[in-house]
Amino acid sequence: MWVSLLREWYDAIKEAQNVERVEEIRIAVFGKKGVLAVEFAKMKSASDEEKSKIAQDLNTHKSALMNELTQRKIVLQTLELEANMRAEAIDVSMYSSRSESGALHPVMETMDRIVEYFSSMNFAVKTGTMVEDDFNNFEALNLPKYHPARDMQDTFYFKDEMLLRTHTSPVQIRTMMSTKPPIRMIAPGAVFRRDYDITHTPMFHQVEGLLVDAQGKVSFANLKFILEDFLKYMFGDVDVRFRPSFFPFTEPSAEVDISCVFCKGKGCRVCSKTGWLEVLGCGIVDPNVFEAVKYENVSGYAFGLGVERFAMLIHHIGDLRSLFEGDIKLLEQFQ
Ligand code: 2NL
Repeated sequence: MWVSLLREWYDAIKEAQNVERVEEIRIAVFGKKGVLAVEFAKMKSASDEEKSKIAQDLNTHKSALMNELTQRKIVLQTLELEANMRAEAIDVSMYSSRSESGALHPVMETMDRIVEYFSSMNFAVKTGTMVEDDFNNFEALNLPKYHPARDMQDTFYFKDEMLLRTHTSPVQIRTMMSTKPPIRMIAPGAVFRRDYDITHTPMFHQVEGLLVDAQGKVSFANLKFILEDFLKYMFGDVDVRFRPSFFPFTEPSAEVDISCVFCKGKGCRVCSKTGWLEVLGCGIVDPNVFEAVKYENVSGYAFGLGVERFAMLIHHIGDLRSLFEGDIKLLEQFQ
């Protein structure tokens, strides 16, 4: 009688479709009030002879059923795991409409535009090293030791008179020392100064230009023409003016202004009500510079500009430091 009763449970185990059902069966068969417990209890009323036979049979079925149950549980657990993995699988080849492309940083984009203009005018593009020596960065540029103008370009020093270049002029010095005139070049790159406020960062980018004529026939008029043309290329229809100024490496020297791009020259907060914005420095190369690089009977012009300042005026950015913070919200505006 109990054998047919137990047979049902073998079938039930085989038919169980999930782990929860297997657990139900386990309780129904092996639980305190389960089938086996009931059968063992009934055994008490049997004769001793019958008892040992029934006990033997029951125990055989007990371990057989437990074995079936465990096997079925493992099979169902494996099937469930596989089903879950299939359901949670990520299709890496699936198309996504949310794809974003990167873009050049506004400073590099501006630098490229500057380089593009001067390349079109046959200026060679030259680069050097950011760590320079005192001669290339200062001495050769008519900035002798203890000259007060060095204070304006205080920088970061290493041992043996090595330092982080304060301008890209050392590239021009190296070029003149290693090449005969004529020279027509620009030097774009990162430079370093001990400065930090709304208009200054300790690292910024410069483009400097140098033209040296072997016949000594370069004039301020040549310099004026190319810079006016360049500034109109960069800023569109602006007015350009030259103001006398001073640099140790040029004589005469000038600072160049454009009419304010914010108020069109009417006067506003950005141009301090003057209607003008200073954008470059330039001049005729000082004879002391040519002497330092052993150039004779030549003449030349030079200029220098800050790329971040150009980028700010082109993109109407208020604080120069925001160009260095890497804030994605700012950078996304220039895609
Ligand atoms: C500025 C002004 C300037 C130069 C840079 C230069 C280089 C050599 C010889 C002579 Cl090798 N001059 N460079 C000349 C005038 C101005 O930069 O305001 N830069 C941000």
